[in-house]
Amino acid sequence: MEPLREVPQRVSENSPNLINNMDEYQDMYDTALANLDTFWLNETRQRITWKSPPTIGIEGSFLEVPEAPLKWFSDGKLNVTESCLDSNLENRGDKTAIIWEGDEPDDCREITYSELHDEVCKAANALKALNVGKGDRVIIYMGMVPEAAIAMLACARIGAVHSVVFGGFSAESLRDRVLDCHSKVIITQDEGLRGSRKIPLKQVCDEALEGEHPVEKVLVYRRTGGDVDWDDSRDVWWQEFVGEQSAVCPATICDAEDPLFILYTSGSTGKPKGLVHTCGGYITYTSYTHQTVFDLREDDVYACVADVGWITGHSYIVYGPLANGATSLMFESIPTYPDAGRYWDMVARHGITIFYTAPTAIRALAAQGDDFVKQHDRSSLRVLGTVGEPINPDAWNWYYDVVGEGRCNIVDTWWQTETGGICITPIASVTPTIGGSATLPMPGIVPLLNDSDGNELTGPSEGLLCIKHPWPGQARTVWGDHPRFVDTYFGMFPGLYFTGDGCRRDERGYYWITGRVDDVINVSGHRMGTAEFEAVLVSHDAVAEAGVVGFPHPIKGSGVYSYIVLQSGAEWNDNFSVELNLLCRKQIGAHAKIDLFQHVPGLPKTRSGKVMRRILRKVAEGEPDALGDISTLADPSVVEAIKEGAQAL
Ligand code: 7RM
Repeated sequence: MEPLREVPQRVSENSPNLINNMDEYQDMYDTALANLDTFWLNETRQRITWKSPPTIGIEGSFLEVPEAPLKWFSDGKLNVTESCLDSNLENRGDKTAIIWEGDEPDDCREITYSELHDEVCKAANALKALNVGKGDRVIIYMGMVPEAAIAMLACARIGAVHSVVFGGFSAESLRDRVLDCHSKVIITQDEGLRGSRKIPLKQVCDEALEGEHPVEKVLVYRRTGGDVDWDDSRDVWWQEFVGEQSAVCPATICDAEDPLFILYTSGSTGKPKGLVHTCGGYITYTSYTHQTVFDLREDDVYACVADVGWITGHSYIVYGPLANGATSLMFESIPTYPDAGRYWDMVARHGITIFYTAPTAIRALAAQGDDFVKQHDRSSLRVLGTVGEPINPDAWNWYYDVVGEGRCNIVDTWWQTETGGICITPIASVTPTIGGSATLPMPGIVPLLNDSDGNELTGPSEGLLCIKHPWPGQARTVWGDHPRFVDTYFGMFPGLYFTGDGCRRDERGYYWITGRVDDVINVSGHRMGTAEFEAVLVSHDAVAEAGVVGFPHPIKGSGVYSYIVLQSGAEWNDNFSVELNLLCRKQIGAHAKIDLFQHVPGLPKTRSGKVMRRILRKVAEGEPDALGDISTLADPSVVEAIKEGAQAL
């Protein structure tokens, strides 16, 4: 493993950033904390187009969440699409709002702000004609086409509540969500396209709608022209129906606290939670964080390669960037199609200046070698971002040295579906970084570490990551189940938002997310993060990925069970376990010993790339038949291989 390396941020010349150095960061942090109301009211009035600007900041507190959801800017009235579209027409009408890169590298579209405005208005009028009104729910089940963003904004335009369901979800998962939020319309496409593979979105949608359901119309965008079944009384082609609508659609005026969207995430139980984000606070926070964290400049070409089906796509492909008048790239394909150089080819062709991805993609690409990167000109890149999981130093270093040529700032951004936007992160060109640390909180965010008894830890320490004060971007409730929202996030420590993550704070006050706390293993009284083991394991040259979980051990309480994925070309032999344990001993300590090693072809992952640790845990616990809901798995065959391998151990 390469040593941790501290990297000073390059101070940008003529940066229009709101924060230009650490003193300014500290000033803004202190100002926010001195009066959160004033701070956020100022931010929202300056950056958001309000029909009637708010005079009230926050109403309620974390202690009062059990009685009623928090409110921000509750006397303000707005429509978020006026910030994302109309406000950009005068000065940026001809500026590219969305660059779309399709599955094939030569299949690109550029949509200006004025074109986007017109397309959104047409789609909004189409929804109205389909009997969708303010407050109605619309499910969007699409791939990465601009029409997905247009559909989201069209809902927002008329005050309807969208719920994007990631295009890889099964019919059953889609049906659950349709029933849970009672959606009136589904917007989908004939087929999706990823790495030349076709995804039968309309067909899955048809399956989801077998049996009773509340859906009246299905609006279908024709992407591939593939054959689909058609129900004349229910199905409507996007191209024909949206195409004939007027491009004038006045924005429906909403209350700041009207719901903007519902986004489902899986919790610890089987039933997914529909987190509810509201208009005024969400758009304020995504706009603020997107501009500040990435040091956004007017002519940036900004690319976040997440999917709009996840919160990252909502906040940092669509809402944040458009509210800031940025050029935002949407990517339909996968990082390895046609080869592992796709991202960097894209950087060169579009002149991408800010690139935002997940550590899992970085590790996968690093394993393919440097040549795929070096073939392409990356001189346009200025800021690199990561999100979704802790990044191990090797992956960070590779991103920094190879992708960024040692020239770019890396922002390791910690946040969650629940937080709406980035909470702990370096500010590009300002915060000195150390690979693996998300560094410092955004202004307005006050992290707090507790021990499991609820005692606040001070100074350098490791504990449960909570947030002390409300911020505008956070989810307000779980759709239809406020008690579940209260239980999950405020039940552990009344008066604090509990993130579910473990975290270490170092001597200089930097935060290091150690992973979900349900992934802590207590071995003979030593609490150890599975992520700690995993970081050691992947630092071995032959190891591509590793998943570590606890299993019941008669003497130690928990034993440590590891799943190892080797780099292509490497072959498993029994010496590995000895070598890997030596590494653990060296990097963590003598108590850090792995009891079992299982060589596996891959880790079970969700389609957004998160390891489904529950599956690893169940197999390690000897309960391979009690895996629970595995409908979100990207590749079910991996699970079969893991189960078989475990039996042979
Ligand atoms: C944005 C997103 C949230 C969980 C969160 C963490 C983990 C996210 C980082 C991270 C370490 C990071 N939303 N996580 N970002 N861990 N460093 N920079 O991913 O709701 O899908 O996931 O992801 O455990 O609680 S999410």
